[in-house]
Amino acid sequence: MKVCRYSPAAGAVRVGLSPDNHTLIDLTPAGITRLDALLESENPLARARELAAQDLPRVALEGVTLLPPVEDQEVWAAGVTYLRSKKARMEESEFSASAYDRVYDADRPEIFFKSLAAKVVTSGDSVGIRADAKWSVPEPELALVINSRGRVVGCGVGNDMSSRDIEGENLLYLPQAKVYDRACGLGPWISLEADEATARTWQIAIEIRRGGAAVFSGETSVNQLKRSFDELAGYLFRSQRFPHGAVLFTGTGIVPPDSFTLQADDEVEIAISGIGRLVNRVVVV
Ligand code: DO4
Ligand code: MG
Repeated sequence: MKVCRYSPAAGAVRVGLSPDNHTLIDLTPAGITRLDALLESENPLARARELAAQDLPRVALEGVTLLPPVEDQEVWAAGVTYLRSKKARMEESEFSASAYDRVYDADRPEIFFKSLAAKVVTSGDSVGIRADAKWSVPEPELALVINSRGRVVGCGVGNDMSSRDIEGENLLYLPQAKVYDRACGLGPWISLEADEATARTWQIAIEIRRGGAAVFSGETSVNQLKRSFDELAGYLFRSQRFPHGAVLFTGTGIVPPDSFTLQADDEVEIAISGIGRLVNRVVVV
C-alpha cells in the first residue's frame, strides 16, 4: 500500500492512497489532510488498508500533480553503509580514506543532515548540481520514513545528490557537497509495507540519460545494506527528538565510474522495486 501527497489543482494539497498504478483514493473525506495523520497512527499500514476499503472518492493519477512526501520532517542521511560506497570514497580521497574505512566498521554510523522538508524535490521537479562543482553524481538510496516515536513506518525512493570533488578535497566540506538547492530528491511514494525483511528483497536501480540515451545504469539490492533499519533510526533519534518525524536516507550502493559526472539536462531515473520511480532532470544551481 502506497501513500502520497498530491495536488488536484493549483494550491490544494491532499493525501492519497494508491490501490493500483492508475488511481488515487482521496483521503480528505475521511478527515486525513496531512500525511502525518496517517504516519503517526498506531499502525499506519492497517489504517491505510481500512481506509482503502471505505467508499472514498477516486481520482485519476494522470490528472494530478504529485508532491514531495514530506510536511515538516527533516531529512537526514546515513553514509558508507554499503561496501561499494566505502571503496569509492576511499579511492576519491587519499586524505580521508581512513575515515571512511573506520566508519564502515564502527558501531556508530555516519549520519548527516540533508534537507529541510521545504527544500525537498520530487519526481518531475529538477535536481541540482552545484555550479562550483566539477564532479557531481546522484546517489540512489532507500529512504526510511520514521514517525515521531522513532518507528520506521514507511520507505521511499531517495536521491542524495552529491558533489564528489568537494567531498573528496576535504571531508570537512561534506555539508557543502551534500546540502545545496535541489540536492535532495524524494518520493513521490511512501510504501507503508516497511518491514525490513520485505524491503531487503527489493532492488535499487538507476539509469542516467543524456539526449535520450542511457549513459550510466546500475543496480544493487537493499540486502547489501550493512546496518539494520532500527540501528540507523535508533542512532538518529539518540539525544534528539523529531516531533514531526524524520526521513533517513540509508546510503548508496551504486556509484558511477570516476570518469562520470552529471551535466545539465541529464535525466536521472531511480527505481526501487517495492516502491516506485523518482525521475528528475538535472539543472545547475
Ligand atoms: O561520507 C560521505 C557520504 C556518504 C554517503 O552519502 C553514502 O554512502 O551514501
Ligand atoms: Mg549518500
